[in-house]
Amino acid sequence: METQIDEKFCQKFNLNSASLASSNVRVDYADGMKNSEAGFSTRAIHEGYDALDYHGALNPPVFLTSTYAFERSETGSDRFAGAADGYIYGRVGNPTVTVLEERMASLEGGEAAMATSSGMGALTAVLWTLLKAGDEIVADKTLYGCTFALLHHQLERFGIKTRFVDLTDPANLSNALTSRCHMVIAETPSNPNMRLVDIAALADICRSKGVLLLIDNTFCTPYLQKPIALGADIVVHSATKYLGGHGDLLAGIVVARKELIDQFRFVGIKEMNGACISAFDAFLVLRGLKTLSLRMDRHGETALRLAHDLAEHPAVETVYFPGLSSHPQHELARRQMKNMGGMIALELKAGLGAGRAFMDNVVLATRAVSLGDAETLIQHPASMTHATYSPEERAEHGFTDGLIRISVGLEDYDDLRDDLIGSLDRLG
Ligand code: 4LM
Repeated sequence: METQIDEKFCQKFNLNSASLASSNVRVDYADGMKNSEAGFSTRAIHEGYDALDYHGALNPPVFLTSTYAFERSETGSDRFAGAADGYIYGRVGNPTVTVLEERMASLEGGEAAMATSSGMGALTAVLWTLLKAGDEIVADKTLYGCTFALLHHQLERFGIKTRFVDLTDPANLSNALTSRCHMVIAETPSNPNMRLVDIAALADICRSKGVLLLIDNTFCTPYLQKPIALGADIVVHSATKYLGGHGDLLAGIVVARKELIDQFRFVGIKEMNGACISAFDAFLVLRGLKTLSLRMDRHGETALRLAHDLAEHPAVETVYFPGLSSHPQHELARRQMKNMGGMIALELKAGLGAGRAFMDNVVLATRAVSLGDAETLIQHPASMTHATYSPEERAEHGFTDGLIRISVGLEDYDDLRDDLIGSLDRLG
């Protein structure tokens, strides 16, 4: 019987229905997916890979190779000169990694992507490619501790100065930009105190001044927030977190225009930090992406319920969570994010001592840094992820020593509520 192919479906996926119907013609499903109208979850599962290219293997093979054979010497020299496509050496490309890069570019709505060995590898590849001595960066006041250390302590040694500005008010950006500033950096929501920046408003200012806007989208993932659609130039991720999603890998991602990604790959990674991702870790991130939308829905749903419970507890002074109407940027969060994410920060009325006792009381939640895993993780930023800030800097940059951060996992809400609220009750 002749195969019947739905014409509308083919249009949606840029496929040729006549070719699909014919058993003799091979249709490249992965190519069809590019620029298609397929939904987020469909692209998170299929984009960039066609099983029929690899003996029908449902999952991309893990290419464990450091180098690639050239058919002739000219093949190699052409590839090195950029005159021919093809893999050269593992530091600049690998077929498993390419699948991840194409998938992430699609999910973030960018032209191209580059995967790296960690989130810090992604950031340094970008910064070392674009900056030189004498340049300036404007960055938001709260950032992940090692990003702050990179900007504040390390880049200064190379003559690059960072101004830390409260970017929750976009007017502060206009005042801080100088002719030496080429780049603005922000996380939203910020690590650890969950402040938001208005990406579209910052992007307008950056565009008018010819400055690049880099958004670290680790806390949201492209499922919740799409910085490029809002005008950002560069998106960076720690894929170690929600993208991987299972606490079993370290990885980073950069998404940007192809022209920029080529520079990050051939300068930042190839010649400067060498922070290329392993094919196996790329495979694990690809596996994580398949369930990203399901996981982010569940993280967001449970975190919202827990944030309300925590905010009502008499031992709690403040809960920092964009889904609470008490959050100063609740309206912006509703506009900019699909749901409110899985990260909660809180302060207890009795301060740091009580916060530490709370952390020691929990049984189900795991005392650990990192975030975005199936397991709920609880940590103390001032002594752990943000110990790179001095006490004075922490006060100046807007988070207290008493702050506790929770990465809400995928366990049952009732069990998490019993663990967290019970641990607060036991503080007495
Ligand atoms: C943590 N964070 O907070 P790699 N950008 C953001 C991050 O939160 C992190 C990185 C980049 C934590 C790690 C211990 C917003 C990391 C750096 O760890 O290099 O993949 O990402 O608990």
